Amino acid sequence: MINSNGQTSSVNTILLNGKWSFTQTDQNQWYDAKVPGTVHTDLLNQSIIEDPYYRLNERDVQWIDKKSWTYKKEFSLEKHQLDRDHIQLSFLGLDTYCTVVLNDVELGKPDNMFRTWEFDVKEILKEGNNTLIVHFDSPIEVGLEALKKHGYPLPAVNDQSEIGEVGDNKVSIFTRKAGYHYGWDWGPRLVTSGIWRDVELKFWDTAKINHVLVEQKVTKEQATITLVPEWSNNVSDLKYVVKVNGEKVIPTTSSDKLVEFEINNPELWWPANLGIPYLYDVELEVYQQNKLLDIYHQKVGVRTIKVVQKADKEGEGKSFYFEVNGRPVFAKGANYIPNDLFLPRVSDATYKHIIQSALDANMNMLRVWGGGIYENDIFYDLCDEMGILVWQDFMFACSMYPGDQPFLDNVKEEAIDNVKRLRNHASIALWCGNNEMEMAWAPHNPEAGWGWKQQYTKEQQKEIWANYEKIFHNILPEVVEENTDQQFYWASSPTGGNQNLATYEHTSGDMHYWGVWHGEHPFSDFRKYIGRFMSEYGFQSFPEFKSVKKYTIPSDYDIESEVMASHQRSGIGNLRIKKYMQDHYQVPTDFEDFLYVGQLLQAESIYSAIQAHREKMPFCMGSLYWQINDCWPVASWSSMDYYGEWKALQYFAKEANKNTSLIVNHDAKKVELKVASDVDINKNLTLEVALLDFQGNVLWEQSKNVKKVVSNITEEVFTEKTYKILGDYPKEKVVFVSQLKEGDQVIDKDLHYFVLQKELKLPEANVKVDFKQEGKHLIATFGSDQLIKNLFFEVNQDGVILSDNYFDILGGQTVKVMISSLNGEQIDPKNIRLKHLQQTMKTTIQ
Ligand code: BMA
Repeated sequence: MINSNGQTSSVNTILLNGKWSFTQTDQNQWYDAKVPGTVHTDLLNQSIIEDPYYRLNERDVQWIDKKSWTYKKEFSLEKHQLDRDHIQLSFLGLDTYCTVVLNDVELGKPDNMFRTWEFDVKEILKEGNNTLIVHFDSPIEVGLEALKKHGYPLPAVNDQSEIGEVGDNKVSIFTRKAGYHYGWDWGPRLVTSGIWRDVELKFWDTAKINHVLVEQKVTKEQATITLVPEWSNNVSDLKYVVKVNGEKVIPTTSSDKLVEFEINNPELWWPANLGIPYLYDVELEVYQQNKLLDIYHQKVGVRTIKVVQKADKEGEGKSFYFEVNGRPVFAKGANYIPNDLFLPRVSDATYKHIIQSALDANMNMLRVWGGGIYENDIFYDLCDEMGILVWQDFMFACSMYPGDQPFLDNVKEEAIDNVKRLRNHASIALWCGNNEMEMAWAPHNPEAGWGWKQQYTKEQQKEIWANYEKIFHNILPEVVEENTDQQFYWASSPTGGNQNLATYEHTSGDMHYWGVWHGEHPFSDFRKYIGRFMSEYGFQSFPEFKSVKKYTIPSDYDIESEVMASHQRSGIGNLRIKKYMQDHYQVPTDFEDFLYVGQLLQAESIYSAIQAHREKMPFCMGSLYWQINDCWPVASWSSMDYYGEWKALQYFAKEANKNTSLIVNHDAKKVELKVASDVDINKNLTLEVALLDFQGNVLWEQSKNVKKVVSNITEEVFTEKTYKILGDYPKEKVVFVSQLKEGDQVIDKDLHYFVLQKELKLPEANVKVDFKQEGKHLIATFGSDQLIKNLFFEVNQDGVILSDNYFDILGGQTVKVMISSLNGEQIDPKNIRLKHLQQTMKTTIQ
């Protein structure tokens, strides 16, 4: 490593990535492989299999996980490298059961995809050619053995063992490997093997820094930062040099164990839209007798993050909110899953696109959900930079796990590895033990839960729950406590409230609300069932037609076709979409129209949920919908599809998550307007409300002053009797438009309709479009003399970013949209196709 003065430390690293070779272990037929990689992508690159995401190809590749695979690399070293005091071989990710052999010496048998595996290899390496071999055992075969040994099965509701051709043998829980590889209700079953992260060879003399714990004490005037390094070998007589943003600072304390320094009047790190997520560049150089031993770099966000649970009067419950730098923060965001089954092929650009999209949709939190992976460093780097808080699950979801000692020891090591790797990120806000396991098992309520415990004898029940407690009430909280600067641990999501699905009563803890969707509740129930922190709720949609075309052929264009059904992994998915669509929309018969209306349905549902949650501030202080992204092309709850296209929901979320947002509700008696805001506004604002017909004529209007807006308490700003606004105008032919303004600047604008979409008497209309090139951007101006409902424009070019889409245009008005390309390409207006809701309806007004 090189410091900012260009000095080199004693530690250097070479990567053993890139070209390897691989064979099915029992065949000895070697092909080129790519590391980091997976066996599936290596077979794909060799044209031995076809793209598993295309049509039904997933079914043809199920044999792969029953086989063993061997990977090999030859590399050469020189004498001066071997002369170093220490040489370590380290694998940052091995998926999963394998034997590592270097120059015919067996180094070990890794058995956990989430851990880092390090081996001392100085005595084994030699000058000239060296051979490194990793033999992977079939995770399914090893899992089947483990299941047999365990004696009885454990719940693993998303493990698609039948698709994997192993009957009802659910083996995912025995292996410390991403749960979603075995299938999920939005994912295929593709159980990978491979060297999925970097392979490093590290050389050093004396000692190297393994980890550093960064601790902070923060006041307004001062931040005291303590760096506590952890060394590979015992060292003493150390001298530290600390640089902050490239400038040397004088430590206030320095010993072999730690170094402490101060930053006066620190620039704080703030979540998105509440301030700047400022990061200090901290460099630590460690010397021993003037020899530079090692250098450590860390971007440090100076901030405090607390989870506040205070008893309050609301239903005798407890608050649950994040407080950053002493300020309560309403968490706006989504749940996040891995971006692919084949993790090593996810590019930095994809990470950037997803997290930038979260920021662009005015989010400030993502939940890294427990059925996936502890994400790559780049994920957290981007969250740090963009001010996106991270709710970090440990990797356990929707199952019950064994509790034998080797399994528990393995889990502990995994937790330590990942906590140490991620703890210094400014964005890490909370560590959570697991996803939905406590609610599914419901240990304290015989009636509640998912019917799991009833399948076991009393003895087995006791054993399963005792194993749960060992992991989630002992091991994981202890690891967090011992290895972090007092970061917050939460045992399960959801927990802390009444987790009974039958009642959905929540006055404390976090809440997953699936009444809408799983429970078939109407959308209006989003306003009824609200907890202190909504960490999950969701509604499905299909990808847009342009995306569907990438994994299907025209004969598949029917949501019930075999191919489309195989890219819909929720058993109730199509049923629910159709049922809710019938309730709200005129259901189109045309496939492409159906996909489009389905996206509107999803967007409308989640938009209303986000608004309902913000309306309930400060009782409710968080709203994370399920889920922002996809891992393959599929019908799912995501707001962005596998190809990175924003669904209608992502645009609607952007609107609903604005820092200051109007919330309009009506019933037969009154129309009510509230303002939800994350920031205080101490200025005179104007609220303009009007009733318009679909040609844009103003039928009724009013305006009033709003003196101030107070953050985190949603307040009513306007109410009027419904009949006074509507008069005799037919409610299927009018729209209620409200605008909150500061001078001429519109803070928020809302269009509200008095009937369901299917009941609207929408006029037949033509959209006029005018394109103007502005540098690399294309500016489109859309207009019409009649109301256009949900204008969707599909741009048939990859990597296109739109400033808005799926919006309404009021009669006689225009809307400007900026269209840009992620790859800096020109956008060709010829590639744009338009669609709006009235085109999909049988009944429009001529
Ligand atoms: C949530 C998640 C996932 C699942 C989703 C949709 O509860 O935790 O397990 O994919 O529901 O059913």
